[in-house]
Amino acid sequence: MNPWRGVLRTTAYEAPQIPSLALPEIVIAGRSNVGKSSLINALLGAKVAHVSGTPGKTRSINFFDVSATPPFCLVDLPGYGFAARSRKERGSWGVVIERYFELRRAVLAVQLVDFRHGLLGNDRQLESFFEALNLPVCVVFTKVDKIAPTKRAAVLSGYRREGFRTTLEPVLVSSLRRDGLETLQETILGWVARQAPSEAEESAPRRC
Ligand SMILES: Nc1nc2c(ncn2[C@@H]2O[C@H](COP(=O)(O)OP(=O)(O)OP(=O)(O)O)[C@@H](O)[C@H]2O)c(=O)[nH]1
Ligand SMILES: [Mg+2]
Repeated sequence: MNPWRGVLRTTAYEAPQIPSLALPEIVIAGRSNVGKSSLINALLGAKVAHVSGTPGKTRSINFFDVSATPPFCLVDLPGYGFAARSRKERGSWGVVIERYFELRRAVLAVQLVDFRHGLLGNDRQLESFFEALNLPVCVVFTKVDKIAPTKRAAVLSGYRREGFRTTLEPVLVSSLRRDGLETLQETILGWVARQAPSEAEESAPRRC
């Protein structure tokens, strides 16, 4: 897999810091500590996002411009289920995220779920939130290196039996072992390309 090249365009801690729309946006969402920043670094082949073993490390929305064909923007959302943070802080993050979705139209949500745990209550809430926005969701199961390759199919079947359903085929990844990244790249580029070319071109000069 050839990593994409990408740079951090900007960071938004508060709603007014959200940049104007420049490129089609792919949001990376999921619980704290699920591996969002690690996945972005793996896709971009560089340590551009902060990784930490402490849940709640990414507290801002980070916008990465990606030089792929076609180009797009990866949006690293702060994790949810961040029990370690104060109620006030959790509340202000919610405001920024809601404002983000009011302001723009992401083309795809990549929802990360720890393969060992499956979809928990707040993962399902997020799915419903995206559904209400009419935003397509690609579920990416992370940290698959923690499950033996011979057991992975059975784990996924188990989630399906429990009611896990998605329109897009889920992708199993390990950022650590660099598994599944190529499949995810193809899925993302497919959705970016579905944007009308004129729309993507028109937005390019508005970059900030
Ligand atoms: N084994 C394994 N560990 C991983 C993998 N991806 C991430 N991790 C570990 O999981 C922890 C959290 O990773 P992050 O990428 O910071 O997670 P995040 O979702 O960005 O976390 P927040 O910013 O707190 O929401 C770190 O200790 C990573 O090293 C993976 O593919 N395999
Ligand atoms: Mg993070």
